[in-house]
Amino acid sequence: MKAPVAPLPDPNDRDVELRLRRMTRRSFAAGAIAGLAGLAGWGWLRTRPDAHGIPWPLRRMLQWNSKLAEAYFRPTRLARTFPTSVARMPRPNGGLGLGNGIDLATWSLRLETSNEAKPLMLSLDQIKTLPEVDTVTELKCIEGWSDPVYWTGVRLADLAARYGKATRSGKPADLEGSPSDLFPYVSLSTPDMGYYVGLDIESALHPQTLLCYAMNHQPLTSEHGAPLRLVIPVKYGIKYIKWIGTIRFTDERPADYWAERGYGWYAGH
Ligand SMILES: Nc1nc2c(c(=O)[nH]1)N[C@H]1C(S)=C(S)[C@@H](COP(=O)(O)O)O[C@H]1N2
Ligand SMILES: [Mo]
Repeated sequence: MKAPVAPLPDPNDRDVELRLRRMTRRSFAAGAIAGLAGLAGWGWLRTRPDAHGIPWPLRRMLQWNSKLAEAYFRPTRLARTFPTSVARMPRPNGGLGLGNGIDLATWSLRLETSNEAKPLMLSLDQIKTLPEVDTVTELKCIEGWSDPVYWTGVRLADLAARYGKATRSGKPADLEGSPSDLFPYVSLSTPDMGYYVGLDIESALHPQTLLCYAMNHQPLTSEHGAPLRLVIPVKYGIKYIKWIGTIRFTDERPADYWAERGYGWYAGH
């Protein structure tokens, strides 16, 4: 009889497992609970049954935090901006969805709604004809670090408006005037579907939500999500999807990679 051969771990699985552990250890929620409960409490916490590596009290805490953010979200409330001088490069974090790499020469963005059969395919040059926005906002990772970054890109709201995609009628989005005309959600995914995020329409159309092609005055590198990544300062870094392949305005609440692994779907702060 042959000795059983252990299967090689999928690099993605390993990446996910390592990051779940870091998130669990370093999240502010872990710190808060450990601080309140003391070391004995931490021991208790660590032995709680978990979902995908996250003990349930931590999930609860993150979900509660996200609920709060959801309750006080206003389309006009802006995330803090910073002077250019403090902008710095975050370390590349998270490689899910890069697949076999993205061919920049043939890449195009697939833009669609759940109402129509035919998607629109847009080149980066077409996207760049929208008004360019530069801003310094903070990338906040749920693992407990944050960096102010100088971002360059276009507003997701401007893209939606140009192509009439956020509404059923194709008219400009009007959050207050005709909310029922809006698709309530946006789904974004990598070309290989290895990473995907779901957004509520209010956060997606927020004026600081950008599709970025440059960071700190440099064209986006592959590890930071070239050719196009999302920047959404009202949310945590898990929603800043890199290597965007498809953007879909939709009626159904989209699947979300980290929500499926125990994090709050909303992920606001
Ligand atoms: N496609 C994809 N996008 C992603 C991730 C990922 O694993 N895959 N990780 C996210 C997380 S958790 C963070 S904190 C940021 C990090 O962005 P950076 O690599 O530019 O620092 O990317 C986000 N976008
Ligand atoms: Mo993150």
